[in-house]
Amino acid sequence: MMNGCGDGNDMEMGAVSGQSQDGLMSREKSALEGLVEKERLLDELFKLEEEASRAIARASSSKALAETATAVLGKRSTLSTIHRQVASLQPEERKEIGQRLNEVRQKLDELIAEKRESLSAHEREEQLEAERMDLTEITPSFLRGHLHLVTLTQMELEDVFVGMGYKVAEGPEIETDWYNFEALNIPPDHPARGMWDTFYLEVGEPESVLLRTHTSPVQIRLMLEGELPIYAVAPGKCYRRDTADARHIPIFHQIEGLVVDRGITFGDLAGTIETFTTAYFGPRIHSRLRPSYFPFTEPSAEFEITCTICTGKGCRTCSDTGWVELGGCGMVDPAVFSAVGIDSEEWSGFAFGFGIERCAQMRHQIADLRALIENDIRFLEQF
Ligand code: FA5
Repeated sequence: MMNGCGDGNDMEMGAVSGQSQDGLMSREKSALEGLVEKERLLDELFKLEEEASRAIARASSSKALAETATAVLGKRSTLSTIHRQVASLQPEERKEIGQRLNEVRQKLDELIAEKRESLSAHEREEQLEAERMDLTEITPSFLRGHLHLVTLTQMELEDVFVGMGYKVAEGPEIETDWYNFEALNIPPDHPARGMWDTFYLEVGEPESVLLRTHTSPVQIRLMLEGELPIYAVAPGKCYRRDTADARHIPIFHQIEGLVVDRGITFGDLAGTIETFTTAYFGPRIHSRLRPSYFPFTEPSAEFEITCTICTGKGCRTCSDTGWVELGGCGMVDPAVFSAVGIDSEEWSGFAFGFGIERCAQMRHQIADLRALIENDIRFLEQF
């Protein structure tokens, strides 16, 4: 329009046009600057869109995506910086950049939402797989142990006697000479002491404290309690300096039986032994009593059962006799009654004691008793 004015008023025009040229220049300059700034911001937005899209696509977990989203859209992001710069632009550019800015933000929002969806679906799948419980899966079962055969045998024997009306008693494994020998009518110089090669403890007087060689001292303890009548069994460990062989081990178990009542006879003893052997070994196994000697019973006997290894034909286990000794028994000796203050005129009784390992050996046909203490799992798990 100005270039089109040629009416001759040059001075005025010059003065006017001088001013307006300045204005024009500065407007042009700022328009140019605005254009440059707009181009720069558009360029930056383009780059930002490219890079942010790639970063979103790269995010490999929900956590990583959340971090990317903060970096791309958060207060300190390039997008927010551009947003702040838009405010200083001319209205025209502001509008254009503002629109572009919104487009980019919207696109990035959408990309983030899509990615979030696919990542969380994937993560849910992974979690389900990790926590999967397959009810058809066969897992190896735990190896469950069980009680040792000797313990099981002891429990079964206790049951047999409890069924016959006996109570189960206990006594200490460390005994004094008096309980283990003297009160049982075995004085220090008695030859019967040789029957029980003893482990003595270095406690008190020499040879005064020992590991009990049999369960018979529990008889003494029961009778000293003073409650009569007595129908009791007392199972437990015994210790002897025996060399281990097919029928002997140095630490073994016995079960003691004691009955004290009025009018008890040897017939009651024999009947009790028979009832117990039948109940535990079955009716096909026979038992027999053989006269024997124990200082604390009179008369005394050993009771034996048919060897179950060879069914009586003779083998290494029964020393070719066809019979295996289970224990000793007899009528309580009056000397024992007097040691514990029981009137033998009024009371009578019988006692027996037999090996628990020996019972297990015969019941399960274990040729060598040492197998019970060798701890071979292949042997033990059979019972
Ligand atoms: C006694 O021990 C007597 N106290 C038994 C007794 C009790 C008799 C009450 C009269 C009245 P003996 O030493 O015979 O008896 O042993 C009894 C049983 O214990 C034996 O028959 C045997 O079955 C078992 N036994 C003995 N020594 C061993 C051993 N080293 N290893 C495994 N079992 C044994």
